Amino acid sequence: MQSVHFDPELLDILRSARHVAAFTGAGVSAESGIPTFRDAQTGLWAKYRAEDLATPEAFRRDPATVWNWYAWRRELMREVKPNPGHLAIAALERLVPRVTVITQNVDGLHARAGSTEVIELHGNIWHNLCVDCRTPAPEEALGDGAPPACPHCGGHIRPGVVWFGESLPAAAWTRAAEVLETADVFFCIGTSSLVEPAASLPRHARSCGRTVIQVNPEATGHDEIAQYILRGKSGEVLPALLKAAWPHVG
Ligand code: BV8
Ligand code: ZN
Repeated sequence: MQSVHFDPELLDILRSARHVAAFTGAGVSAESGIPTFRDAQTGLWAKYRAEDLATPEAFRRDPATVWNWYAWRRELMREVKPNPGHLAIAALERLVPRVTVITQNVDGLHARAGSTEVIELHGNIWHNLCVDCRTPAPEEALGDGAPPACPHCGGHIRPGVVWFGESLPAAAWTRAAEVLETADVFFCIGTSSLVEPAASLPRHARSCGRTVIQVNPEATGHDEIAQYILRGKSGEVLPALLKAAWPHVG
């Protein structure tokens, strides 16, 4: 990556920040090898649209296909690891008093990278539970059905993610709203900002007077609300930004 010049005012804002929020989408995991939602589905799943599979209706209509899609994604995610973008966000915790990650991703990579305050707005693909009695179903205890049956009540086991048409977990949403009250810097990283209500967070952050920084190789509908746009891949831009703001830190 050619040496990027960062606005000195942005570097000052970062260095003096007390609380940084990092709002992330599928783009932050792209360099780990996980296709984003905008990427076309591949192979067996090429004929499906993610939005058509990630719904309660699809699971009711065809639980096996939906379950197998998530099983395929979990296998894909099992092989990947956090990339320099995730690691830079985790490293920020050693440079700023408080960092909160608000992620739309379900891959669990921020926690694996070392981030300690992570709000998962759309759940976590590794957390399965029973549709009927809501009992969590640890992966090691899953039977081999597709979907597996709940050992307590026989109901279908489903992925612990938020489907389209489902409400976001109230606790996660409340925590995210509270972060907007205290964070002084709001990164918007690797998201097309098309999915609501998560996409309303950057707009709300700006209206609360936060410094909004957009990190994305492409333009998105949220560019106009960001004070700073860092056009590039998060796995390249974020490490370079930390190096520029804190040159003496290893
Ligand atoms: C709700 C978990 C209401 C599942 C996900 C019309 C009809 C029906 C519904 C709606 C409608 N209009 C609005 C809605 C609401 C709907 C919605 O927003 N739909 C969209 C499609 C229009 N929202 C919902 O249904 C939400 N619930 O509204 O409930 C309600 C209220 C009361 C009572 C009942 C219900 C629930 C939404 C959650 C859906 N679940 N995930 C799963 O993973 O399978 S969303 C899923 O898609 C992801 O989690 C993610 O959030 C989203 C994809 O968005 P992004 O993360 O932004 O990823 P994307 O691929 O779009 O973009 C990637 C970006 O990265 C790009 O900009 C790219 O340029 C950039 N990039 C690429 N490489 C890099 C990079 N950036 C940096 N570095 C790189 N290297
Ligand atoms: Zn059950």
